[in-house]
Amino acid sequence: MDTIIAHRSVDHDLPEPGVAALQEDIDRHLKYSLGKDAAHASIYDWRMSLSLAIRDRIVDPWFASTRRTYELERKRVYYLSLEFLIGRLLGDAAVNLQLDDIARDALANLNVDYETVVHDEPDAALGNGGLGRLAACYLDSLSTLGCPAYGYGIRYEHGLFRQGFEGGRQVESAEAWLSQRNAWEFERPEAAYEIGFGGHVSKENGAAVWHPEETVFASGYDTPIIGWKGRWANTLRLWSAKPTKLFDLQKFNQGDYLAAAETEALARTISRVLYPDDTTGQGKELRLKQEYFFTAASVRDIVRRFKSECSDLRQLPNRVAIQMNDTHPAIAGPELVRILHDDNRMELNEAVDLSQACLSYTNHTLLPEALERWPEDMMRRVLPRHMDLIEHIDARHARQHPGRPAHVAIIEHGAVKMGELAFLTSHRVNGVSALHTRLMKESVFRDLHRLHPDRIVSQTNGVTPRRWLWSCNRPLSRLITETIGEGWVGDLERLDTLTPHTDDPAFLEKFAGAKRQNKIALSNWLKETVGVTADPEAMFDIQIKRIHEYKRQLMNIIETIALWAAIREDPGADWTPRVKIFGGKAAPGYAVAKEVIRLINDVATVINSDPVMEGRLTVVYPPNYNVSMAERLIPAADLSEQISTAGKEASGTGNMKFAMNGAPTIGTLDGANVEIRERVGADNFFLFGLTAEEVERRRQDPDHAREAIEASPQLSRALGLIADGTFSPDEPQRYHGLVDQLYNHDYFLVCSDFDAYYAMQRHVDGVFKSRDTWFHVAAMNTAKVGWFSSDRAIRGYMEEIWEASSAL
Ligand code: F58
Repeated sequence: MDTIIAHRSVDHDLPEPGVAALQEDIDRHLKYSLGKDAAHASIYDWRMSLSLAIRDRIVDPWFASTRRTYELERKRVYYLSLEFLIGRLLGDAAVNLQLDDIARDALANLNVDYETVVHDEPDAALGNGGLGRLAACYLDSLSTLGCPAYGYGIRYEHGLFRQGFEGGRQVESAEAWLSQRNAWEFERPEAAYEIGFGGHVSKENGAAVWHPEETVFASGYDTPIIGWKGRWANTLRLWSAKPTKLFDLQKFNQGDYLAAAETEALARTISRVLYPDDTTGQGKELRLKQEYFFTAASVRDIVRRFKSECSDLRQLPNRVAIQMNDTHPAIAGPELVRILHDDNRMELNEAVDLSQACLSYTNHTLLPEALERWPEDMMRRVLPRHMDLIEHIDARHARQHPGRPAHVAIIEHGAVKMGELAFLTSHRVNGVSALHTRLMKESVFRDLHRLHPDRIVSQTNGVTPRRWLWSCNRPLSRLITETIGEGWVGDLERLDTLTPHTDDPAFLEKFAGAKRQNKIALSNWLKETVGVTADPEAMFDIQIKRIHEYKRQLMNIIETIALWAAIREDPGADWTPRVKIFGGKAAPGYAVAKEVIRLINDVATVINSDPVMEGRLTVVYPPNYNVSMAERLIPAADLSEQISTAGKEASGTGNMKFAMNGAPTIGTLDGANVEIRERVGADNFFLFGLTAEEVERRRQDPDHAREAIEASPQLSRALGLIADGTFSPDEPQRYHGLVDQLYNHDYFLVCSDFDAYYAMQRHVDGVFKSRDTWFHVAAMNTAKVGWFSSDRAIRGYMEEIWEASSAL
């Protein structure tokens, strides 16, 4: 029995009706859904009971939204994404329904602590990083804006791996969020589609018929997504793979138990794991099958829903907008054409045009190694009919554009290029920041852009202020409401009215107070979880994101080493105390990223045990960074590290979250940093480094790294310390490879940007010392970044891409 005693007492004599009703429902669910008596209920039982009681309150608005969409005959948006990095849902649902205070009181009456219950929920980590988290923010905004929409994805049994550190090294273990009941989903056994793979294509009465060799069922699970203030709810439908043939009884009876279960096991592997690779489009057949599996199920569901309302398939683009989140669902084009042409006998070119009018594609990366390409023979083996249709689409495009350069072809040198496929089957293609969109037009899609100059548009990313400000940062949210009134959470550009207050010392004092409160909370959590003391008076300097060479965590840790050396040389100088916080996972197969992780941990060990530091410099790297950890770290940040090599980070979204929470950026002119700086003002952004154009030029110099190292005493010294085994005394040569690579192949220009970075960090030290200036800068960041709400981004998609409107 682990009943938790509430931290605060409740002094209502008579509970408010909302509280009483919720309390009753929690009790009822505890008894009848969980089969537990309050005296024996665990935190899990309370969490389930509260979640079910809250879910009950979502169902009516959910039904009402669906009914209204049918009544108004509205166009629906379908967001197809292989990843939804949702995090926890209980706190979010409670906040959106404005039930969080009521739930807190109801649980307190039952002697249970609300925060403990909320933190008991495992993260739904069905994504790797920014791309998946963006999808989750967009679901929140689609519901908030009352845009009729469905998210479609895969119900992975295992989300992103759990990260641990052993001897500083990343070790991965399986994550199992579904080992507990998922309170939010509704199983939909009636929404099941048979999805085929392999086999052959025959001609019957002039029409192509695909005879798949292997089939699985895609079975739907629905999670309602309630928007801000509970005015609208959409559906996230995740597909789970089930066997079409349950069990081979004959084989079983012959004693061949493994073979008997083979078909079942094969089917289940499709929705078993999220690919943890954010570096390369994995050349794995399973990955292609996952992509086709969820895309085909979604497209079938979309056409079925359309047909339930309208019999004229030519009306499809008026009712259906399908967004492909990167190229993972790019098979949607050929699949829709197949359904329209093969199954519904529409003329082929009409089917191609119609599906193009429904589809659009968001590109999230320019890194060539991350652009998906499938071997043509594998594609033909797994999806023979789709391969025919891709050839048709490609050949038709070649006919329409006789002079097109060879490399814009979808199929080239035995590979199917999914970027080109997505581009040619979409009516709109968008980049995720202004810079990224410009570079897309100039690089990966240069020739396609020339042929189709109206197709590429820009939609700068956004983040939901509900999760990323209102609920994760209560002290600051309260101050904002106290200062500018209510209404800003659903209309974030109102934050701009904070601007005049950023010169008011009394306001800035309160702003500093809110930050301090968050820093104390984080400091306590760090002490409890990793045993490191982080002084809340010090500057909390945070870099959290996937570990990737282009994101340059390596540059950050080298700067940390250089600073450490400088402090040791002159401990009496007036140093600004800093806590450097890192968070993030490396793809399990990404060796260099894993070395960087180990280096950060090794450096932390040495610096944190150096008595000379005495709180002047601390390095912390809590393992297993995820959405919930981000919710703790971001509100407590003083400084946001956005230091990627210019031209490589498509947008970034963490940069927006930090700025919103009053942490100015130290950063390069990359991704959405550019637009953040334009909005907060150059004085309130710590800019350094080469521009995207300068990066390209600098790379032409074969000696760029060596020259930069030789010109920089700080950098040479720091690299020397890494190379001489200062941080790996038991294995001095441990980082020789890493240092060597910097000297000889510093593709991401860590060395060339280092001095500017180091100098800007020292400037930041100076500004931090002047409290008034610092908090003015911090508050200006909060005041000026309302535009980065995902509500603005979704409005942009609705107008410019989907031609969809709100049903509110
Ligand atoms: C990210 N991409 C971008 N990809 O790197 C980031 O700049 C941007 O803000 C964000 O998308 C949202 O637009 C990203 O997260 C992945 O994780 C893929 C997972 C599957 C394999 C290829 C990378």
